[in-house]
Amino acid sequence: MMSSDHLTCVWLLQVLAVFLKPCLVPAGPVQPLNGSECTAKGPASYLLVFTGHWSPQAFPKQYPLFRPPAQWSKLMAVSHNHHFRLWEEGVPATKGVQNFAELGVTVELMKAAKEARKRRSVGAMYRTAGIPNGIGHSSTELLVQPQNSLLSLMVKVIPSPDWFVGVDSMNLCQGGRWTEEVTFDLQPYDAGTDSGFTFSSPNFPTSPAEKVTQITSQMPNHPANSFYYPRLTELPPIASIRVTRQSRSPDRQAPMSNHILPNLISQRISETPLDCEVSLWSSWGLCLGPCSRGGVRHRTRYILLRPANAGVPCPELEEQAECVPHSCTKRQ
Ligand SMILES: [Ca+2]
Repeated sequence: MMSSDHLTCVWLLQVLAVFLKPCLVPAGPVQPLNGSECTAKGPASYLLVFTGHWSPQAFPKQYPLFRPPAQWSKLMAVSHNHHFRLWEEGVPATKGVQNFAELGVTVELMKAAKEARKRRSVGAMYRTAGIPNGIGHSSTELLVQPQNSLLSLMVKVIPSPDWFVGVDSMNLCQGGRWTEEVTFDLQPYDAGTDSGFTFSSPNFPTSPAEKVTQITSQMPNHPANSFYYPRLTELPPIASIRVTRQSRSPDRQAPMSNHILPNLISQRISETPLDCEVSLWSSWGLCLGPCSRGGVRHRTRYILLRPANAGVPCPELEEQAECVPHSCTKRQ
């Protein structure tokens, strides 16, 4: 027989578990909720809108202006159940994820999804056209079945070595209810297959491949990285998605639509200050000048990164100092 103290302790632990549970849900990719089978009757129709917020104001460092300018690949979305993952943080990228993150090629991703569809782990696949700018929209209609109520998607950051934004297993159905609307910001991820540091780095395969990781303002912790902003605690959202349930009955599937939604364009301009970065000083130059007045020597440094958005301005790039010309010291 259990003592009352023991029972109180168990009760307290249960209460704690209830309160702590929401804290344990990771903030990154949305995870499927364990054991939450969708019991909704019939499918739901959604409009998925992807918005790029990749502006030179928000991401001034090395912002790609040409060959190619900043843009987004086609969006690849899949509705599925918990037996399928389009991509996953913390594990090595599949061949499909690698080829999409590095090259924007969807062939292997589609192949894997089609195979999973045969096993009924995937409901449907959708693609939208790419966006030729860092800021813009693409969208598609989704028809989501109760047995495949999870949504995953990927969009490649172009240009980039192996970077993408995405959603992993967002559940659109809670119990018997379809979600009406969900909006959230996307952060960049590194597929772990190319070691390039900057948007325009040449091909540099990572061998052996590393795990898929989120890119933050601090990680990778290297000043050369295009997303390294040590003054920011977190990166501004580079993109966002909105999934809205459509009221009309989903009688027809439109898997390849791409809507122009000018009224939805929300210009969320956040300006990221970028501090000036300069090289180390050169060595001192020759001491020049007449022996009667003493000489002067110079050293220089150059700008590595121009400041932007009220970042710290560049310091002096040239310095001079008095000295005794070499020829004068000889005579003394
Ligand atoms: Ca990488």
